[in-house]
Amino acid sequence: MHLLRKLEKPLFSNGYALSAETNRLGALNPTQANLPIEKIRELFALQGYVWLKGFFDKAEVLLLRSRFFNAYKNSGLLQPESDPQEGFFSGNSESENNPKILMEFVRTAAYEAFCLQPKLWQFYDDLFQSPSYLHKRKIVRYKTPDHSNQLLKGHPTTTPAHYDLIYLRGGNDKVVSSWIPLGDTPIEMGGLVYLEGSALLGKKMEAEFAINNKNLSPEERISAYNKNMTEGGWVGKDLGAMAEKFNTRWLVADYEAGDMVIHSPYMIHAATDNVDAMGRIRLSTDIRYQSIREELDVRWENHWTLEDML
Ligand SMILES: O=C(O)CCC(=O)C(=O)O
Repeated sequence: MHLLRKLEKPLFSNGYALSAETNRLGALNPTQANLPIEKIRELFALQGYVWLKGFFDKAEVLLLRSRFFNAYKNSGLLQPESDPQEGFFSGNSESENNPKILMEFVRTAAYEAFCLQPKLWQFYDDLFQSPSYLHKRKIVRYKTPDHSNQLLKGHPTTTPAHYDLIYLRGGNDKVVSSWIPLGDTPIEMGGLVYLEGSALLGKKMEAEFAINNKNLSPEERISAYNKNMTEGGWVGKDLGAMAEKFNTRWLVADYEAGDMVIHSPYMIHAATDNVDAMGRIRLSTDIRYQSIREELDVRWENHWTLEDML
């Protein structure tokens, strides 16, 4: 079993602390990316996720990180004179132009080519034992370091707990998400955290939502924001309380550039605050593959925009 390294301070997510002392924190289980696909399939079914170490060529991932931050070179986001690849935050509040730069980046051929590289789609072809499909709606997230977020209890400053099917109900549950850190992301930089064993919980929750949503219109029924859902479709914001309630742990990881985590659409996950002592911005992408033969959520057939409300 992989052991959790010592953390200097509690982690925070949306203003709620998550301390190692409560025994509600554990280490995500790493897997060698070159294991036979049958073994990866087995781990995926067992854990609800597989953290594939060194799946991508590290240099290629860092090149994409460079491209991303180079686009922000004159935006005020980065420390002046710093190497854009490092992504050192300037500390300035966000400029109005930043969302536009982000929306342009997700449409670049370089980013698309990264998401569609043969190594990745061939992996999914093997996993599904069928030709695979990449959902067009592909998300890139950057998270600036901020130590003051801890004061903002309940105010969403980073990704609250959820499972992905809440947002993809127009298709079926055979969709698989790839979370890809674009740069080294030690625990303190606020990468994804997974609720251990939660794929079963997510499945149960979704079955209950399906019953409650039965009398809604077809459009409402698949919406993450319908009247039966909580704000934002989230399962919760207080990660510690959730781990207590379900008697489980949040699994955290020191991710490296080149890693990829694949997770089940029922696996509950969230992010913690970025409190990197070096002031680096956390950058990642999350994309979804599915067998071309399965039912797809057509709402995901367009590029992601900040206003698409999915
Ligand atoms: O990167 C994040 O903060 C959230 C990503 C996510 O929810 C996902 O990969 O499904």
